[in-house]
Amino acid sequence: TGTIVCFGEPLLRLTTPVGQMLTQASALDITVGGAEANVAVALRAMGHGARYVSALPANALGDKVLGALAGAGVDTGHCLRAPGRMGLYFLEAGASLRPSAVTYDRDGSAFATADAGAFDFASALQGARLLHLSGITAALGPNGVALARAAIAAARAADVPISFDCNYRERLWSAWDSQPRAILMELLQHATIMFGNHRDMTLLLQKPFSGDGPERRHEAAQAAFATFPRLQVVASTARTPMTQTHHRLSARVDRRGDHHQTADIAITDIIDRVGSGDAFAAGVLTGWLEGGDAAQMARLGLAMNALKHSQHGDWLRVTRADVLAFDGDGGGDVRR
Ligand code: KDG
Repeated sequence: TGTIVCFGEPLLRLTTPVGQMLTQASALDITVGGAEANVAVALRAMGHGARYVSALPANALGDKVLGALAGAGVDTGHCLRAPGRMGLYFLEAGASLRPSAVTYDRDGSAFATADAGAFDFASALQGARLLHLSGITAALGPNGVALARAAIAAARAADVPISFDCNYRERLWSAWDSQPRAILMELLQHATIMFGNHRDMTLLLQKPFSGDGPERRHEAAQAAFATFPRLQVVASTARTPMTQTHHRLSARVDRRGDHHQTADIAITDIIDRVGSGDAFAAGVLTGWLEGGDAAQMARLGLAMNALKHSQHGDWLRVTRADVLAFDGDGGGDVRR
């Protein structure tokens, strides 16, 4: 085991009841999200230490998020209470023939406006095996870029390896005068582990990696290894939606030296796929922490990604036994 430090913006998620658009809904379900918080929770489920570093408002909304994270076993002792608001996102749950839709309401959040100098990264990173962060922080604006740079610089100074999920969020980048490619290229120079789908790879390497076939994904990973000197692991999933509630999914992990691509599995009766990429990241990181090879990382990532589709909310709340028992065919029976 070992502690992973996750750094990023928390969001409260407000979800409409199934079958209702925001314009129709009169009640919303409140849960906690934020990609890096989701990773921290899923790592705890696997028995690893997770420390969340962020800035939250000193009000009941900040209390709610911190309480939920602490309840999931995440160490929140290095979170700051800061001026600014709690970021929100609204989710219109998808239905047959209609995709889910996200509406962000997060401008001016305590995290997005936090002073990078206010964080005690050196103490937060003490004893950590890894720093995990994502492109979402950089996508928040110039101050977000400064926050990502500061966290990365502190990890480099403390000799803590960095895990970076590109997590491309078009709407965040396009809301300001951003240079996503240049910024992500800079941040990834420091990454040991990278999560990136075909869209991230196409943006970064300026070559179309749209095909999700094994050869294209292998080629993309090799290009990433050639471009980013510290990189040791490139992980991605490939998803083919068959219908709104039935997708085909595979996971792939490339290392300098070995690689593994899982078979496609069918994900049917999807309840909620938001957070599945974060569950995947937690699975791959679990494999990495435990000294696993590419195949173990890919299998754990796929299992956690798949299981997330069966639960409401951003968080994967299963046990380690559930993940290890996952065989892609677990429905039907009752465990007694
Ligand atoms: O991965 C899940 C996230 O997309 C969700 O929690 C919201 O952090 C979020 C974001 O910025 O999209």
